Amino acid sequence: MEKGLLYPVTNAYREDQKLDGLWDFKFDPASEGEQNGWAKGLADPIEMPVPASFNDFFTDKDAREYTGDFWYLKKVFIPQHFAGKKVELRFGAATHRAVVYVNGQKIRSHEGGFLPFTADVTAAVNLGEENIIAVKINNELHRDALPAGDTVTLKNGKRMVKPFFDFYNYSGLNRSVHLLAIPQGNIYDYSTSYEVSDDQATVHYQVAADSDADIKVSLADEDGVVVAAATGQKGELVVKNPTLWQVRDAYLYTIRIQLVKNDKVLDEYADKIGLRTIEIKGHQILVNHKPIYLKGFGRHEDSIYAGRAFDLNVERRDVNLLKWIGANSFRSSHYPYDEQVYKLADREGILITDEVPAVGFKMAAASFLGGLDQSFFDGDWIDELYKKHIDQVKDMIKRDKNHPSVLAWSLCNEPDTSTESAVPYFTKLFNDSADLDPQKRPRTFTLNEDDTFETSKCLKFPDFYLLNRYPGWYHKWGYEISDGEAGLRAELDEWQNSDIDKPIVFSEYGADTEPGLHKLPSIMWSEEYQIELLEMFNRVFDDYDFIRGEQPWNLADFQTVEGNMRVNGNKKGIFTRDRQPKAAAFYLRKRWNSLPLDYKAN
Ligand code: GCB
Repeated sequence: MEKGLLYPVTNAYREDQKLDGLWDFKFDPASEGEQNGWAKGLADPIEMPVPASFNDFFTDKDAREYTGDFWYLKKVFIPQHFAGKKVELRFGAATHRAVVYVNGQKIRSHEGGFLPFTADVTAAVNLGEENIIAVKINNELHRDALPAGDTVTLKNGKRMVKPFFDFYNYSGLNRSVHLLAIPQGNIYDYSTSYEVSDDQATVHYQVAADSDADIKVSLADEDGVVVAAATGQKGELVVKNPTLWQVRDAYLYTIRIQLVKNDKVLDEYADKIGLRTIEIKGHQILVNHKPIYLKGFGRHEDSIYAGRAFDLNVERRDVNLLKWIGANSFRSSHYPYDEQVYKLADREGILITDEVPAVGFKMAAASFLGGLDQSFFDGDWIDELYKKHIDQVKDMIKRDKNHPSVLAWSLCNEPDTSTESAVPYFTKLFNDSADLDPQKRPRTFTLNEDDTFETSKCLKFPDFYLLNRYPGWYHKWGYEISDGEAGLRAELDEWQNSDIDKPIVFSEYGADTEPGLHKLPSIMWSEEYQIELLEMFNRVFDDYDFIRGEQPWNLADFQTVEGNMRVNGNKKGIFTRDRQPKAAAFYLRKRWNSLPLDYKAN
């Protein structure tokens, strides 16, 4: 678990320098780099953009599919005026595990490819000089790591990954690297939780600092007017007549935290927060005590050339598409996204179900590749996997807990919960994560097609349900879709007639669709069929009061593993991979713009 994961800022006390650009890059198939001194320099390197996944830049397949260790190296001038400060390197994401070296000296390692980590390099850097920063990354998949999969060696000696999921294993420094200089005694974490009513909001705050200085906290509105102030490591900020953060109508206050000693400010950290509450009550999802209905998508961080790299341009376009189509939410399937995604969502009033990269926890998921008939949770990898899983849940919540956009935590995608062996795992996961979020946001996981009201042994855990269902595509497809609808209704009738009273959000459903393929009457893969499938689901959603959200799969087409079920990627996008609408986008836009935020409230 990371000590602090505050997003880097530059202010009078802190300096944040992005190290994006071209880095030296080299594959290390024999894992010989460390003993051969690669941490001090790479012989015959390639130049590689950061942030980016390395894969799609290459024109030869061995390189694109490369699996194993690889190195990034950059010479960075570290200024003299960093003297007396704590100097850190912050990696937004190194997929999937990394070792950091400075001037040949090993500093730290990190496991997990979708969350940031910070290396304290104060003692290793030479100020006023160029320093060599090197990172050894490994992109193998294993059953005891997140996301789950296997790494195999082919008869020709090449290694490849066999993911237990379909998205392509894009690898590298997928997010920005930052060089930071912060005060030695610094603010390293803070958290907030809220109580709101029409005429008053209370912000409960808590600050974590490596310092015995006094802590001062203030809250300013969007005009910069300070509306509340407090002192102490823990306290309350009371705002009279607040402007609340509302779905698709965001209002952001600035919280400013200072460390002060003898009237001198030693450190400051400011951030944007939104005043709002989130609750689940019966089968309602409430924001600021009012029921809301989720409209949106499952997504991926995926685009041409740079793969899984965060790209502000793509993100800007995606958010504009979400707004255009009338969406108000998405799931960060299947991993926490770059922090800038959450910042944009905070600003636009979009809700996020934040998902940890616990995906592929199901042997049947390997059936894309000829799976094994065994319960995932019976495997001997489970203890090791759990350590990494809970560690990443902790870091995700630590990183994202102050974003008003975060609605809920998704602790897993489609785990195999149909055997009793899943129960102890989830008992522990839900117990160990219960107190991590001061806002006590709902926690959940998605339930795959095989994990139904009848079969899942883990229905007691989620605060609300996320159902991934594919009638009309993976079963009962084409002309049989009416049977698919009947099956879906039969399952929902079981939920309805049970004594469970929690909201259900459909977090995945969809049809692969080749843009430009038209057929009358429809045929699978045609744009017409995608609309018919969505119409079928929507008919069903409208008939069940406890369904409180619809998030078809996927916002956009995305790259996947090669396979006989995929034609150059997953084509269930409502938009193409280059973010242009399929016909279904216009259909959904019409529906979603006609559904009020409080749909089904009355
Ligand atoms: C799922 C997975 C998602 C896949 C999708 C599909 O259930 O959660 O990662 O991409 O199905 O299209 O097969």
